[in-house]
Amino acid sequence: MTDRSFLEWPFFEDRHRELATALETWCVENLGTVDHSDTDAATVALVRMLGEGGWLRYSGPDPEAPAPLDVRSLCLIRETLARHDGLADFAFAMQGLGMGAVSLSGSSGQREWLARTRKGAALSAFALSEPASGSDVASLATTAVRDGSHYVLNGEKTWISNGGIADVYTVFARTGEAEGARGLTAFLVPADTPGLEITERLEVMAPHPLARLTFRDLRIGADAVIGTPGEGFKVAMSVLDVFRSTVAAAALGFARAALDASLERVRARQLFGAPLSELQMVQGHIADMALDVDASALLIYRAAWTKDTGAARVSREAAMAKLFATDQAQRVIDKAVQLHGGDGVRVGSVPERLYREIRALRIYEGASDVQKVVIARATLKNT
Ligand code: COS
Repeated sequence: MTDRSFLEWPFFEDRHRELATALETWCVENLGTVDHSDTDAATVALVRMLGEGGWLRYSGPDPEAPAPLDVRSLCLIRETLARHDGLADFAFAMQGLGMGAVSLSGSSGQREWLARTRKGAALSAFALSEPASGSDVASLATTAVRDGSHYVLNGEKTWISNGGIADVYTVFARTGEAEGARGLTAFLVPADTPGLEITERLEVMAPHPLARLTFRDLRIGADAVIGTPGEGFKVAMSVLDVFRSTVAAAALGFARAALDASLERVRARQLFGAPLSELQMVQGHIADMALDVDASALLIYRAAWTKDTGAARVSREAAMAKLFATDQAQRVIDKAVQLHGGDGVRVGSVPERLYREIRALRIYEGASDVQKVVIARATLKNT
């Protein structure tokens, strides 16, 4: 039984507690039957289910009645989904991240896409990383050249989640208003735009839809610009400020799943004539795991609450949450493998699945090393 006492923390309102309880029930009733043998099909099915369940309403604002994203709700949903099914968390997360720039800075025409992504009728993707620029966003090389009322895009993106199955992509390209970070622009590009090709599908140790995209003379109207030309770097960073806390929440969901499985294991397993849970060495592991889980949750919901209560920038808080929660979840899951012995490395066991699922979270949406840069810069600037 998962510890839900954190829901009583003052970061939350009753609507958050109700959301977490209702989603928990929905997960138990709906997620057990999803066939994961075909990753693309499973992702599409999960997006449809999450849409029908009403959960994708939280992934972006209602275009008819725009309101700020509620980061606490996003985190609670990701934490809960990740605890039950990593691909369900991924499916939810990408609807938010893919439309994140539109949610924060989109025009009313662009926001019409939200009516579809919030229902699960369309899938979205966030195309920032490139073969030669992952952490160093300001150096990205995809170009968008103005041609009358259009832009012409050329270049490559890689590690794009939902690549190949998305209906719409948020694409960051160099428009050259100034050097480096000050010369980038965000565009909203429908997947069927001529000139957009899926040039490679990428396979990873915890299967997710991922692809490399190529833009060859892709022409798109200037109304596809999200926000202001030249401000694309800031658009990307403000989206990541919101969604990095939610990556941390997904890590927390995986860590809670590992702790739950470990508690069950150490209570049931007998060693030297008593349950494993009576051995002090085992208790030491359980204590470390419980501490890592609670400390992660505190940082995550501090970051989410700070954003929800009006802070303009939460780069430092979100980076702390992501760095800490993803690192500690890795540690918690490793301990779960250890406590399960041989069963922990058996293909298909809960610890084995979590061990594969957690690793990428320390890399995507800003590697742990980048989070340290963000935290150090903010600390040096403010104190
Ligand atoms: N919100 C709004 N504006 C921001 C911002 C944020 N969170 N972060 C930075 N900016 C602004 C800065 O204020 C600065 O503005 P001015 O030029 O007006 O002063 C501008 O953006 C450039 O910022 P900075 O100098 O910090 O840029 P760097 O190139 O040094 O970027 C890091 C630094 C490494 C932090 C950044 O490139 C980064 O986060 N990289 C990781 C990218 C990532 O997450 N990739 C994964 C893709 S999604 S899977």
